Amino acid sequence: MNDPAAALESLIEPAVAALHSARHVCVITGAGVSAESGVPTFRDALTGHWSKFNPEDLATPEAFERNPRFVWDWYESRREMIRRVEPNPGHYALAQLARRVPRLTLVTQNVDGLHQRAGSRGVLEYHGNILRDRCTVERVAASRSDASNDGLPKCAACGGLLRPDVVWFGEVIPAGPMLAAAEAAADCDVFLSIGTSSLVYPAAGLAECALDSGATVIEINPNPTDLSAAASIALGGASGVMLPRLLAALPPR
Ligand code: BV8
Repeated sequence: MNDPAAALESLIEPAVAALHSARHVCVITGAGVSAESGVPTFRDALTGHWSKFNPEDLATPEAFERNPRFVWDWYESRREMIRRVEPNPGHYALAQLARRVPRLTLVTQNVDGLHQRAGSRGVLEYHGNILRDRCTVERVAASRSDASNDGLPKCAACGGLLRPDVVWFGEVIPAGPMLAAAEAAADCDVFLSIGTSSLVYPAAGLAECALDSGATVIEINPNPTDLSAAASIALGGASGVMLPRLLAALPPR
């Protein structure tokens, strides 16, 4: 079949059938789900002034230790951009899908909070949330003090230096989301991998766990990834288009 549209069409039906009969759907999303909201994907997140830096060099405890002001400037610029955008049809379709299947577990690698703003509940923030601060002394989410003698944000409770409440490279995933995501990947009948290059571990290992457990793994991504060949169904398209299409074709239960 050399007609891409027809080839894609032929994949929609089995994907819908799998979702329709699923007892438990586990979803993992990556930066691609927020791309249609105008949030650059992680690999593209370095535009303009930041274009000469590698995300893996900025999103690390070492970079923060070396130059907290520089790392905070990057995060503040991303926070400002995220505050200006809205969820897109892909985010809303996932929130609706949760109401159309018996159980849905949503794991996100994204730190932008857009799933929650679209109405998704119980989102597993595998890599934290960029809009929250965390105290580097108490190691808990914290409020900002109004006072700071060096221009860096400080903890209102103890005066310690604050950092963004995200998981940096080389840092462990928070135990709650990590365990819940692993349980869901092993238990689910359908695993949806959406908008992720499947390069960052341990998040990328969840799809492998689902495959090993016999789940139907459906990938939604306009580009091929390391997962595409192993996936049961690889839907080559944008999540903001494909997810509403799947939802519209899903028969009522
Ligand atoms: C860990 C938060 C171990 C921060 C992020 C050396 C030392 C230590 C660890 C490692 C090491 N070498 C490798 C590792 C493991 C490392 C890793 O995987 N590195 C990679 C680079 C190889 N992982 C870690 O470090 C993790 N921790 O392993 O700890 C450990 C154990 C014990 C003790 C100590 C440590 C922690 C990783 C978390 C890093 N934090 N984010 C921040 O955001 O600032 S990762 C960040 O990048 C994102 O959260 C996301 O997870 C990742 C980017 O991935 P994607 O989301 O997939 O985005 P990407 O841009 O790559 O792709 C977008 C996709 O969307 C594309 O495929 C595109 O085609 C598609 N797309 C585009 N448009 C659309 C679309 N799809 C659908 N619709 C569209 N419209």
